[in-house]
Amino acid sequence: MVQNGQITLYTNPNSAFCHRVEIALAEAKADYTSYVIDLNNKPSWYAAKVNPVGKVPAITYGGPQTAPEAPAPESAKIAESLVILEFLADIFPESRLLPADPVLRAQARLFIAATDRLLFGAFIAFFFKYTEGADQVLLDALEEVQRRLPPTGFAIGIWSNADISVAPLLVCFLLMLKHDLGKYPAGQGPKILEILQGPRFARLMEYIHDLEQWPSVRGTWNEVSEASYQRQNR
Ligand SMILES: N[C@@H](CCC(=O)N[C@@H](CS)C(=O)NCC(=O)O)C(=O)O
Repeated sequence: MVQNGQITLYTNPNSAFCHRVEIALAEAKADYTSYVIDLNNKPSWYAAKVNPVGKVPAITYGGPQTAPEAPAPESAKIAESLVILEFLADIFPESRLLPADPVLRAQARLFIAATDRLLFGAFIAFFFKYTEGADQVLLDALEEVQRRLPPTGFAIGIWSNADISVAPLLVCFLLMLKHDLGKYPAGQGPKILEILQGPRFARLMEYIHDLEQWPSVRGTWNEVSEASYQRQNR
């Protein structure tokens, strides 16, 4: 695939939003420089020169290759993981990020629009806050994702950005439940996992298994370091 400009990714290994972009870059076989932003001690140049809201992920695209700490003024600065996924699909049209068929493209975008906030909301409610009714919020969100899946294969049948948008949170959900990590009472993680492993969620679990096995997801996901990070930070 031809790449017309340099790409620098500002990332953090424990961010599901960054994980999306790392999967997409791997999928596109992009040549890029990666720079980790310490979210507990963000360098002042980051908001000033890359992303004014200070969040990761962000990329710079084009312009001369410079040190990540001194991005070239002429490079484009692009933030928001889902915007970056669209951008990468545009500059790598031959990658498997978005299919050429406009109907399939629309279906991928629809899947993303329907699941993005839903899954993130469930993540916060169940794992971070454990607010009242959080079990139900999580199970309902996962059921809605499952309802949108075709009988086999990926979100729109073939692999696309739709799968990249949900993969990081879905694989992280399973990891946290398995290791009983989160703000919920001890033992609740394995209990929910048992429900997910039952017949009600058979299609979703098959889908998550397919995501875990997909090379660009496998190559960008480190279960051991993620589990240890989540253990220390909960
Ligand atoms: N909607 C954004 C969310 C990005 C986001 O919230 N990133 C977090 C890390 S997971 C962050 O940078 N937090 C640091 C901060 O808010 O200062 C996206 O999709 O990229």
